[in-house]
Amino acid sequence: MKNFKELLEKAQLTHEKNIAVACANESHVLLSVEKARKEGIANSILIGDKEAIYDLADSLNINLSYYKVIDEKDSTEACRIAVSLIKEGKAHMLMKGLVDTSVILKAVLDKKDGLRESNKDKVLLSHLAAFEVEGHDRIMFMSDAAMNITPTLEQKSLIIENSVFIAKKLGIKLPKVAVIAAKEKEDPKMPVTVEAAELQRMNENGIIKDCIVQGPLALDNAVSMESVEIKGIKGDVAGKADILILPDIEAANVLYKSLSYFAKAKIAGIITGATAPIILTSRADSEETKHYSIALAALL
Ligand code: COD
Repeated sequence: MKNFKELLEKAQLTHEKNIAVACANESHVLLSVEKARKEGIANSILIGDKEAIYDLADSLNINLSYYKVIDEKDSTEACRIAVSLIKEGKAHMLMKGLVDTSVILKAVLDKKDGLRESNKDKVLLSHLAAFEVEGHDRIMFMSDAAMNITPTLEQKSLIIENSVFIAKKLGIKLPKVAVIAAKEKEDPKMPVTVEAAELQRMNENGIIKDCIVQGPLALDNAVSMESVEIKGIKGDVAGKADILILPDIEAANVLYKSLSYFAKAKIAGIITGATAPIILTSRADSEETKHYSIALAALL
C-alpha cells in the first residue's frame, strides 16, 4: 500500500463495522468517527458522560441520532463497557477517547473480561503505528510507542511478529524489519545493539519467521540508501526497511511524535495482538490521525 489515500479507499470497500468508543467526549474523536460514518467505514457506539458527549456533538454540528450513546461517567467503567460490547459481538473495534492509555489497556488486559487471545501459548499486545512521510514512496510501520514499556528480548520478538502480521495483511509479502539502535555495529557497551543483533540471529535461525530482520541499524541506515552507501552497510533491510522496531517506549514515542510534529507525517495507531483491533492514538493526536487509525482498524 503506497499511501493513506489508498488505505482509506480500501477501508471504504469493507463491510461496515461498529466501533465501541470509550470516553467519547473528545472533539477529534467525535469528528473522526463522524467522518468514518459518512464514508461508510464504520458506525460507532459512544460510551461516556452522555451530557458532555451531546454538548460537544452539538458544538461540532454532529447529529447523534445516528449513534447509540451509553451514559457512563466513570472512565474505568466506560472502558469496561466498551470492551464488553466487543466480547458480545456488538462492536468490532475498540477506540480510546478521553481516557488515560493505561486505563483502557488495563480493561483490555483483564484476564476474564478483556480482549486477550486465549488459544495461543505466547500472546503479547503491542502498539503499531503506520506512517506516510514525504520523501518515502510507501506506508511504513514503527513499534512500540504506546504499550510495552521496556520490552525484553522475547517481547521484542513478539512485537516483531505482531508488526509483521499486520504489514503482511496490508500487502507486504516479506516485510523488512530494522531493529533500531544508535549505531549499526554490535557493541557490548550498548545493550540495545547486542539485543538487536540477537533478534537478527533469531530470524536467521528461523525463530522469527515470515520477514527479514536486520539489526542493529541506526535510523538513517534503516531508511536511507544514501546513508547505507556512504557507510558501506550490507544487508537486505538496510535503507529499505518497512518496519522499525525501537528500543523502548521512550525512544518509540519520541519518534512517533517527531514524525507527527516535525515531519508532519500522516499516522495511524493501533494495538495489535488482541481479539479485535484497538484504535489507540494520543489524546493530542489530530482528527486526521484518528480517522486514519479507524480506517486501518476497519481494514484489519
Ligand atoms: N500483552 C499481553 N499481556 C500483557 C501485556 C501485553 N503487552 N502487558 C501486561 N500484560 C499482562 C501481564 O502478563 C499480566 O498478566 C497482566 O497483564 C498485568 O500485567 P502488569 O501488572 O505488568 O500490567 P499493568 O496492568 O500494570 O500494566 C499494563 C499496561 C499496558 C497498562 C502498562 O504496561 C502501561 O501502562 N503501559 C504504557 C501505557 C502508557 O501510558 N502509554 C503512554 C504512551 S501513549
